[in-house]
Amino acid sequence: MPLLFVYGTLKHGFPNAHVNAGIRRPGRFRTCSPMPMYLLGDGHVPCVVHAPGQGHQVHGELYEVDASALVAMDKLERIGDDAIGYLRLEIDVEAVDDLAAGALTAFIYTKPPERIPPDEPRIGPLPEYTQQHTARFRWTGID
Ligand code: PCA
Repeated sequence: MPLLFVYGTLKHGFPNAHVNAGIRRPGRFRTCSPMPMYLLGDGHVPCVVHAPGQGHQVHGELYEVDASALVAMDKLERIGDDAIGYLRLEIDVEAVDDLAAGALTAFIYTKPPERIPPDEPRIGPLPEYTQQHTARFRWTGID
């Protein structure tokens, strides 16, 4: 089954966890490459920008996902909306407590740099999205 790496509001205990019907692989995971994660806009929406090599290795959780689980999360993240949506790309991740196990390939929701308005307020880059961050999360979407 495909793997999905989540780092933001789709994590266990975070505001969009109810949309994540994947089966969790235990443990903490992180991206093999540094990738810049920001809190964007007045809603403090977490977003990894697809600019590998910048920022930090981003920490998150790993889920096995079937097609229907992906459909639901793709809708939340507006996959296919070329103006403001995320892209779902494949990256390499590693288990923080078992680095010897090597890299796994997983999907991640990310945005290309050109999809983020230059004047949008941003905080970061951050290595991990925490409960303190999510306390300031506001859903600014329309659905
Ligand atoms: N949801 C996705 C991407 C950013 C967000 O809040 C996630 O948790 O990985």
